[in-house]
Amino acid sequence: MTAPIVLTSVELREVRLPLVHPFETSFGRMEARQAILVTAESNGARGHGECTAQPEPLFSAETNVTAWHVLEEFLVPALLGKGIAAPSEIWNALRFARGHPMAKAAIETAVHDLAARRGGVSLSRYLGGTRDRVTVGISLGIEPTLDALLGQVEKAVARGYARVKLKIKPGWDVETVRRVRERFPDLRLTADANAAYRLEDADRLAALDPFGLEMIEQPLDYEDLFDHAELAKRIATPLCLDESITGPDAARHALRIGACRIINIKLGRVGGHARARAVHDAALAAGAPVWCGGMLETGIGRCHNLALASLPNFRLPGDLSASERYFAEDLIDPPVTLAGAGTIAVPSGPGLGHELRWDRIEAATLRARTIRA
Ligand code: NPG
Repeated sequence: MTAPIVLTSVELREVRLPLVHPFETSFGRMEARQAILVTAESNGARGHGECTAQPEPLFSAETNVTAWHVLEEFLVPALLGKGIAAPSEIWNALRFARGHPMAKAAIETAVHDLAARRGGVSLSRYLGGTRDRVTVGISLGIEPTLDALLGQVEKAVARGYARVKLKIKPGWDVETVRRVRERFPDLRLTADANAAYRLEDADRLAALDPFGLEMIEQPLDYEDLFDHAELAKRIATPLCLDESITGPDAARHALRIGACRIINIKLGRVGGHARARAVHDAALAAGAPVWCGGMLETGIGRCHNLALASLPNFRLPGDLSASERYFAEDLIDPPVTLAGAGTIAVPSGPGLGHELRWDRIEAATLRARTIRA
């Protein structure tokens, strides 16, 4: 038995890093990644997590302000000074607080990193990962013109990404996918709607069937499993769910009723590594593959994603790109790079396996607060 972890302090730090290229989805446009970083400390040992909330409640109800508030007032005080038998216990310890999975994941993932470092193993090893490299794709946002998008796809293919995901919305869908497919007949291609359609749009979504998409991600509302199951009967392209899958129960239900055949797992959306593992296992039991989603994380969140994506049922390329795709200067050293053949090496050093660049973190900081036991 390893000794329980007693947190002595937790630092919350909000940072803002400009993106090298703006990222537009059906719900909005982002010019920077503004994130809360969490550092958990236990008698000198430290671990780091990144909250995937955004400044605005567009992808989910959480924002940086709500996450900071809930972490500062409720989650961190509930954990400080108590013996945590294992990081996988944290979800239950925080059950008293409803919702706020991204805030919960931020501290839960930080304690996972701490536990792995304390044990002298990589986070991947700590989580039970089975791969030393993961296959990765790139997610391309909506561009001002189709030509601009084609240029982005060309660049991504030249860099060696194993698949390209196109953001779609009504009016930026059939023609967009047709043009990309014409130019790149053999490319592994997927589309992500971020809940921009209604079941009434089934014919428009069926018009994407001829283009050989590996999946359409989250076409309908995030609370609507039932209509996704209806839609699945009316189109040939496999459906994947992201926003709708808030945990293992939602995963089980969605797969059971045929609302999707594939699941995108995001640490923040499901509430941390233990829940991500539970979603992974629920999909595995149903014979469905999962893949790792991304939220434009800095290197800290990205290393958590790489460790997660090394679990066995992550059988499709993740939204896990190299640091340079997002930032001029990432917050970790060395930056994340492609390792050839559309893969990224899973970090093998203790915990996240990369050093943090505190000089850059300091320079990017908007506010910081340390909460002590
Ligand atoms: O490479 O990290 C990445 C971006 C992947 O497309 C991506 N993320 O809807 O999945 C999404 C989208 C997103 C980004 C959602 C930022 C919310 C915020």
